[in-house]
Amino acid sequence: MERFVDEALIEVSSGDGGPGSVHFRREKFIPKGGPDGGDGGDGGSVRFLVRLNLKALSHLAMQRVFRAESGRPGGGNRKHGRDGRDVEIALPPGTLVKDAESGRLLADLSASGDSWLCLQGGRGGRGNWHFRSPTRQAPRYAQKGLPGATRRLAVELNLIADVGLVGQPNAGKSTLLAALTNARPKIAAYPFTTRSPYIGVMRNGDAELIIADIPGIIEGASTGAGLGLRFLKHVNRTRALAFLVDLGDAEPGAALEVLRRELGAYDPALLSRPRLVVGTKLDLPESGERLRELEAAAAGERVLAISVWNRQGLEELARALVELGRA
Ligand SMILES: Nc1nc2c(ncn2[C@@H]2O[C@H](COP(=O)(O)OP(=O)(O)OP(=O)(O)O)[C@@H](O)[C@H]2O)c(=O)[nH]1
Ligand SMILES: [Mg+2]
Repeated sequence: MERFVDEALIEVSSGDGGPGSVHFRREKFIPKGGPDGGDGGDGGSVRFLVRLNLKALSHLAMQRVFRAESGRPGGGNRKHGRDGRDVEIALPPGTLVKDAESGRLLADLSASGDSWLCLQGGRGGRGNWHFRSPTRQAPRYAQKGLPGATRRLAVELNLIADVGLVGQPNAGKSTLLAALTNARPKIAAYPFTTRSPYIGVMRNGDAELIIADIPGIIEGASTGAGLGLRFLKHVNRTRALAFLVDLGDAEPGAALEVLRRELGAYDPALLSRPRLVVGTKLDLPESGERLRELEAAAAGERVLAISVWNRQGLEELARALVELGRA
């Protein structure tokens, strides 16, 4: 199964500066040419930048060590060594970069266009032609390049989606994600089909909304039941929430209550995020009656009802989700 990678430990190094050159001009018939050693090239830098099309940190799990190139040495005839190539590391929006040892936050790359120069490359050394003076006609030394630096970093995806789909196992979260977005999560009639978040992009007019299908939350999740803490951490990384409740359940009000209780126990602030309640599987018998129960339990919250199987209520839900994501 594809694993959703939302954290990575990486090591980055900037390049060393290239050494300056010690060199003397050689020309026929001129016995003592002047110094003409050129400068070394600068070492490459390490930079992070946000790419909107990235949704996870999988590319950092594949490659964990990134080294920028060192500058090339200077040459005769004042030839400047080539600068080392930079390393550019692309990150999805909503990524935090921390020092791996101290945990100190170094950069918060939240928006499109954000970039952060993490390590500057070492400066190239100056060649010996710089060091010529009236009293020193033939300097036999040049500067070394300055060394690059290395840093160990913890990279974490902080915000994974505009809206998170939260519900008990089997509530129909993955089915809804597949109906609204380009994502194709596995759907099955048993609980915990989804074990790590699935991300999809929904287009509605010119609005684009990133939706996360989060694995099922069960009673006791906030104390660790059913990998609950891990899943709740993902819930915490969405800006708004849609609570999905299965209208085939005998007690939809109780199901909603479990969600509220577990999220609130994990972090009370989760319950002040913008949210709405969605009754699913409206095609099932008795779902009408259960919807009324759910509305009573939701008191004051916006409740919508859908059936993905009958394509009922989906357009209204899509519009509501866009509003929610902007709230
Ligand atoms: N009758 C009916 N069944 C549905 C509807 N939507 C989903 N289901 C079924 O409900 C079951 C669970 O659907 P999933 O989308 O896998 O549920 P989930 O919430 O992602 O479940 P987990 O990943 O296990 O947490 C599947 O058998 C679906 O076919 C619907 O609109 N009507
Ligand atoms: Mg699922």
